[in-house]
Amino acid sequence: MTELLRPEALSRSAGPVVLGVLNVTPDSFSDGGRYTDLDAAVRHGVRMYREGAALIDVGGESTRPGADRVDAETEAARVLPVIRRLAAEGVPMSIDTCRASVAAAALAAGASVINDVSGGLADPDMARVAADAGCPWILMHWRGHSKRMQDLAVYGDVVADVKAELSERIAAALDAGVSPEAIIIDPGLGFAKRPEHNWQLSARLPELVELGYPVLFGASRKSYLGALLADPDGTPRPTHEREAATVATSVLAVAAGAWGVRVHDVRATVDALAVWRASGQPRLVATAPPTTTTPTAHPNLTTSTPSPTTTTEAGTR
Ligand code: PMM
Repeated sequence: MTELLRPEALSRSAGPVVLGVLNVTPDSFSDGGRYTDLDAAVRHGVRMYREGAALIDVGGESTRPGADRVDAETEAARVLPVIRRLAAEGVPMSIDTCRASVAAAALAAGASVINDVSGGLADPDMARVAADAGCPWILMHWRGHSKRMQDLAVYGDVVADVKAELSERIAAALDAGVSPEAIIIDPGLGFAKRPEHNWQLSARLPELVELGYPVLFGASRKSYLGALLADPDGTPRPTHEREAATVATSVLAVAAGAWGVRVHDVRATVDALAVWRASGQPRLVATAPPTTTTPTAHPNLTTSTPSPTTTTEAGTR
């Protein structure tokens, strides 16, 4: 594992960190079918890394609502050749999977971070793989696989419920021997969430930041942005025309305390975050507990972030 991706260096760095999405699937909602060709996938991954992504998030199973599952062999066969090639190019990667066997194979092939949209719920073996590898593990809020997830979008107070359910996932990870330094959490926008749930999670993101773990925010091109920008006749804005809205939500999330954002258009997001940094605007909350770790110098893990402040009143954005 490289110095950059030792768990403490990645998860406790000042951020903001940008993850570039690379879906090697025929059917993901935004980039499905575009990167199933190996060379095209590798080119796109290298391009996003050069544009400033700290990690390329490689996924081989679509998680769009209603999607069918693929078997583990198919998923592995999609991602492993891409991971091997990107590793050879020196590109750091996360593996976007909720299967322990795929995560383990991806780590062996050169990925350094597990991005598990199920937060460890889908595969009981995932915690052991993460603990054994000692790598960062992104635990996303999740209630069920794509086929049924929209039926599960029932909450009392969505922010309180997501916070409580993420706390359970954190406790389970710690019980399994995962280091607290390795844990990154994610509210899981669009996963068992209706548009109003996504907006509340955005507005009250500081409440999740208060859990004390770095928060990843993944709004990129999601359907609630398409609904926001719908035509007067109600036709949602197409996925590739949701970029300005994605950039706006990503900057707001970082300003609210998110440690990182997961996006399709890396360049636009990196540019916008450079503006945010240069503006000197403080974050609403500290991004992570105090740490003695000095972030590794890397162009994508900037150390020029304004000092975190603690002027938060949750939900005031
Ligand atoms: N969203 C998708 C896939 N993986 N991982 C994390 N951690 N957070 C997310 O919000 C997330 C994810 C679905 O989006 P895509 O189909 O564009 O990859």
